[in-house]
Amino acid sequence: MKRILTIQDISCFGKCSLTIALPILSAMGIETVILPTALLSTHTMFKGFTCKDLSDQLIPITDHWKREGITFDAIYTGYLGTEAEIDTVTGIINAFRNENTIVFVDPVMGDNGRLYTGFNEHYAEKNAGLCAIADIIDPNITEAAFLTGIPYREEYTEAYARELLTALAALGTKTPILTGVSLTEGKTGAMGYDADADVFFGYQNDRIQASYHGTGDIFSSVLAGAFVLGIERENALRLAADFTARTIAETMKRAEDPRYGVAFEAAIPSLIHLLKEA
Ligand code: PXL
Repeated sequence: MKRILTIQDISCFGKCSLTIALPILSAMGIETVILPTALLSTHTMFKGFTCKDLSDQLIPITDHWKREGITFDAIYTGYLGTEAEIDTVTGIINAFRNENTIVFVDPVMGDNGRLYTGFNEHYAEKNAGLCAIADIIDPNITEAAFLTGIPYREEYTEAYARELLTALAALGTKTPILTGVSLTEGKTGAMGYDADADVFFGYQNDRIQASYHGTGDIFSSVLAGAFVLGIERENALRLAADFTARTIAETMKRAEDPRYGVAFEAAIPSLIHLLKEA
């Protein structure tokens, strides 16, 4: 069985980060080791959330793993609350990676042209340093704009997506993947770039007009899992995009507060089905 380490916060309520990555990667048949960076009452879209920084635990925990000889096929990082945490996580990646480890970084920091609460441009610069050492990154357009300094655009063409991807590759990563790319009316999906081969690739499916917190974490978890399982990149994009769309469709049936998150649990049987086809 493949073993992945995922490093992100635990938000107790409001499904995101580890409360999405752990069940999804486990459902994909991957042993999922967690390194929680912080403990929050909810994610940061709620007012008045509590946050206990667990940064001082990261090195003692991973030092223990080293002493036990524990290794990982992949390391997947998501939301990291502070610049100091990015430094610590960079050290952990360097300590555990070998030539076969897949390092997958989702540089979670914003959406819709704006950074999330608690982040600024200096943080984005720091995050670009983490992206530089990753094999695969999957920012949305907002995050890609902050990482590269290219202005964010609400309306764009494929040329803009290619410009962002080329600039992301210039940071140092070999396979940037841009999420939430809508190239035609009524469609949305993802576009990637293989910097070594100088080849772009992508997948578009039908756009569902709804926006829920946590869909980025669902997409990333499935995509990271698909790469760990050795699924070919176009199929990996399709799997992540199609499953994310199904989770959104399930959520729409339920009419809950969009901050509560996506009803991905109801779609897990279809993830296993889609995985068999991928
Ligand atoms: O879904 C990304 C995410 C993860 N973790 C926390 C967040 C967010 C986005 O806002 O606040 C704590």
